Amino acid sequence: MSRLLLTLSLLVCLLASCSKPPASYDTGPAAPPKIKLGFLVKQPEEPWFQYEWKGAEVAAKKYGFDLIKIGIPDGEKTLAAIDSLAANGAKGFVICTPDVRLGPAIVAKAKAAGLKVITVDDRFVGADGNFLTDVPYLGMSARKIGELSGRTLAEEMQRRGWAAADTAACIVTFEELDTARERTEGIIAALQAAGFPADRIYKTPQKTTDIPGSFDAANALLAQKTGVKNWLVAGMNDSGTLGAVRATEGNGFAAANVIGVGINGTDCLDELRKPSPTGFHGSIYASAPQEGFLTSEMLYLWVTEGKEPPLDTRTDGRLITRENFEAVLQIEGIL
Ligand code: FCA
Repeated sequence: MSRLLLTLSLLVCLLASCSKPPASYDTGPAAPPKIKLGFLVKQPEEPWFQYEWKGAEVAAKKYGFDLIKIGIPDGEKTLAAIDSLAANGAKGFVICTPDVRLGPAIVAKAKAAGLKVITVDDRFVGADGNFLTDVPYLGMSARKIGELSGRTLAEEMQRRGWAAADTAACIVTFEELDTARERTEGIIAALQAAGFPADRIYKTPQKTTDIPGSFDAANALLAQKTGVKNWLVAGMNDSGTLGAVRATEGNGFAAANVIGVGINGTDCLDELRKPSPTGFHGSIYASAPQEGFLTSEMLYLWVTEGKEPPLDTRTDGRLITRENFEAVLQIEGIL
C-alpha cells in the first residue's frame, strides 16, 4: 500500500472515531424512571373495586406513573403489600383496608418506609375508636346515599300501592364499619321520615360483606318474621341487598312482592340485565372510577408537587334502575 493511501485511510479512521455516533445510538439524556404508586383494595373480586382500579389506571396514563394494584383481603397481606411497595421503590399508596382498625399500624409502616397514604371508602379508626382524621380520606356521603336508598324504597312502595300493615323492611347491616352503619342508618331514617312504621323495620347483621353473608343474615330474619306479604330490602351495598333478595326468593316471595335497593351500582349489572325483573329494583350509583381516579391523582400531585390532598372528600350518588342504568353507566364509561 502506498504511503499516500495509508495516510488517507488513517485520516478516515480518525475522522470516523471523532465524529458523533449515528443518530440511532444517540438516546439523549436518560428518561427519569416512572414514579410508582400503589392501589390496595380489600375485596378485589368485587366489581366496585375493579372499577376503582380502572379509574386509577386512567390517572396513571394521564400522569405517566406506574400503578401497582394489590388485593389485600386480610391484615397480614396488607402489611406484606406495604413492604413490597417499599421494596419496589413506590412513593405512596391509596388503600381500602380490610379492617379499619389496622389504620394506626398501616400509617406507622407507611411512615417508616417514607410512603404517603390516602384512604378510600373505609376510613381508618384509631385505638380510641375515633377516625384518624389526619389521613386524607375520600369516600361516599354515606348517610346521604343511605337516605336516598330509603326514600327510593318508600316511593316504590307507594307506587305499588302497598299497605304498611302488609309490609316489612329487612335491612342487612354491618355496623362495625362506619360507612356501612351510616348508610343503613340513613336508609332507616328516610323510611321513617316517609311514614313507614319503625316497628316494621328489622335490622339483621351480616357476618361477611358478600352475597353469602347477606343471604344468611336475611334468611335468619325471614325465618322469624312470618306473616309478612311484601318486603322492602336494603343493605350497605349491592351485595348486601342481592343476598337478601335471593333469600326472599328462597322463602317463596315473588319479585312483585319485593323491592330491593342496593348501593354502589357496580355490582348489580348482571341482575339489572336479567330478562325478567327480580325483586332487586335498583341501586344508588356512586362513581367507583371517579373515586379511583381522584384518589390516585391526589396522591400523584402530593408525591410530585407536595400538594397536600384535602382531608375529607365525599362523593354523591344517584338512582339507577332497569330503565336508566345503561344510559347512566355508558356516560360513566362503565358500559
Ligand atoms: C365499602 C364497601 C364497598 C363500597 C365502598 C364504597 O368499602 O365494602 O362495597 O360500597 O365502601
